[in-house]
Amino acid sequence: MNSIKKIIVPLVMLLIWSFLATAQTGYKLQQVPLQNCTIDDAFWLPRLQKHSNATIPAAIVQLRDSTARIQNFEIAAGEKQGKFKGLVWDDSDVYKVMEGIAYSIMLKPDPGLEKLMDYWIDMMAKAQQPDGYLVTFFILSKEDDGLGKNLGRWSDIGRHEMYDGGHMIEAAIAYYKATGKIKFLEVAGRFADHWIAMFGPGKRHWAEGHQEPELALVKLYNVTNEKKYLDFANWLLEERGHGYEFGPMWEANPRANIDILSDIPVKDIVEAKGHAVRAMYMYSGMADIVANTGDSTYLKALNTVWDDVVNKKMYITGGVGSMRDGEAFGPAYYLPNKAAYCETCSSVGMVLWNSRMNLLSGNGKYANVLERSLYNAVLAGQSLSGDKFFYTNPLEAEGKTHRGGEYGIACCPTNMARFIPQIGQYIYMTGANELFVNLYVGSKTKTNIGNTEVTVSQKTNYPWSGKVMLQIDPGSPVNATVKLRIPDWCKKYTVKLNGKNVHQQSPDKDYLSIKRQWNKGDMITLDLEMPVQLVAADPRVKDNVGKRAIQVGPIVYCAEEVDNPGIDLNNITISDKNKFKTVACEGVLEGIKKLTTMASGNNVVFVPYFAWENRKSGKMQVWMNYSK
Ligand code: FUB
Ligand code: ZN
Repeated sequence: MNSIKKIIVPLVMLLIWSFLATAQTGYKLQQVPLQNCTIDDAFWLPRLQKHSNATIPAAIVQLRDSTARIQNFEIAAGEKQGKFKGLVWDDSDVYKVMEGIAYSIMLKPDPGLEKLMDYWIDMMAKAQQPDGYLVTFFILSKEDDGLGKNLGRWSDIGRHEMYDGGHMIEAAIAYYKATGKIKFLEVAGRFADHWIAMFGPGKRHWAEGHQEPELALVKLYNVTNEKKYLDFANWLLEERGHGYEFGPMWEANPRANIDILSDIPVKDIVEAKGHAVRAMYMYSGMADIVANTGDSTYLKALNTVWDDVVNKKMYITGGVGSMRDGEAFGPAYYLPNKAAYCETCSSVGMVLWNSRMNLLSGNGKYANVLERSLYNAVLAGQSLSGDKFFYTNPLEAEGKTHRGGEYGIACCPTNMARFIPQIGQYIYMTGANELFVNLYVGSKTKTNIGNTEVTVSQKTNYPWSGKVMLQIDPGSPVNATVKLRIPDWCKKYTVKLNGKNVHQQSPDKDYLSIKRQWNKGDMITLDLEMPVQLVAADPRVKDNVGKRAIQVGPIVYCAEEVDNPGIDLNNITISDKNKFKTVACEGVLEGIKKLTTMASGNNVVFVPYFAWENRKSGKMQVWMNYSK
């Protein structure tokens, strides 16, 4: 019996995985499923290891032991006695960590973590109300939580009820994909069905105060093929901008409609305003709707707002949302360095949104922005040790900005917990007869081009070197176009195929296309030149007039006090004549490359921005004085 089980279970898993591997997302192009990609890269592998050895264990302690986030579910399930503790959106942190654990299990099975997940899921199933409702705050708390009068469930669009549920849906889908188990997915489906029973055409209005359920519902549609979820996602987006908002929390904020991005109908959006995380999730959800319905009005709005974000409201680190007030986008070119808010979640959101725009269009400009946000603003959000997090990411600091490990308003730590293990799915995209190489990451990936299975192996020391070797191994010869992303920071590069130079075959400046019949063992060598670049900001950014930032490949550098003791960074001037030496770091920064140069009579050291504040706290500066 046991031996039959041993054969049947993996077979069923294989069938589920191969189904999921081909499951449609509506997009013209597809990501390669995470489980098909093995990362063995000197840059990313340690981060994945830190994710499972440090980020997830620390998150479990926070959710279960240091805060009441898990306890709230246990009480709501009737397994423990007590009162709700925490904030209304605390359930979402549990789901975000669960999503991260699911991906972690997908990459490396872990029976202990799976057991814990199953226990938590049991609690959730028990806590779920007969009508499908599941937000512990409203199941347990009848009291004011300090955020305004609590009038009960669905009384206030500002209480994050669907936001919580959206994260539940995403976690449940990830766990289903990782294990094939459906209990969590059923719980999430019941909550989504409850929304649909309560709200929608001919029922109640609901302009959700924090976007997230929209993109989650499209995922649920893609997994279940139940069109009601797609329709409801679309309906939720359409609810915005018509004055349907209500509730004490929402009313407490005179600017609420702008903050939650409900001041105008979403199809009319032309500029980025309001809360940056909400914006990123909303634009991602809109892109999902475009992919699944072909809605051209949404696409037009997305293209317009993308130009506004990227050309006028994005830091060199790829961070967005410059204003602390409202955690919001500021006016065009308002990008202060010290005061930069740049919430880690909005940088994660930039990856989510730009990836979707890239999948919709095949346009490399989105992957360029994705790379910028990923290697700078996103990675800075987490310590190299994997268990400390920045909520905000300024580009200049006085020594008072520190990463914390506590989960007060968690939000960003749990976003990192779910984001990092997903890195493998951003490396490639596939089309009918196309393979897009978006990120350069040492890895082995199995995918399909047309009906042919292809293994793609990358070897590289990116981002410290621009040399990449890509071996293409199709099961049988296949006619296809391989598109190598030529990053926007790269001015000179060479590409060889089986040792012979290849030149661009299309006018596309962001992807170099090689169209041919691919055979087993075909080898592409890409060499992206990575000189030290002194980058100027748009002259309309006040803070950066007369300044330059240092960038090598995709990595933005900064100067930290710990490397430059006694040097006033404000008095350092760099110029085009500066010669930079690249030096391998030691200790905590091992594996990272720093730069040194003589400037204003001092030997000045620069480290990657993502690596700052991992040693002694102190001053930090990205933009340096500059003279030709
Ligand atoms: O409201 C939930 C989360 O908390 C938001 O996404 C973050 O910006 C923070 O405000
Ligand atoms: Zn956050």
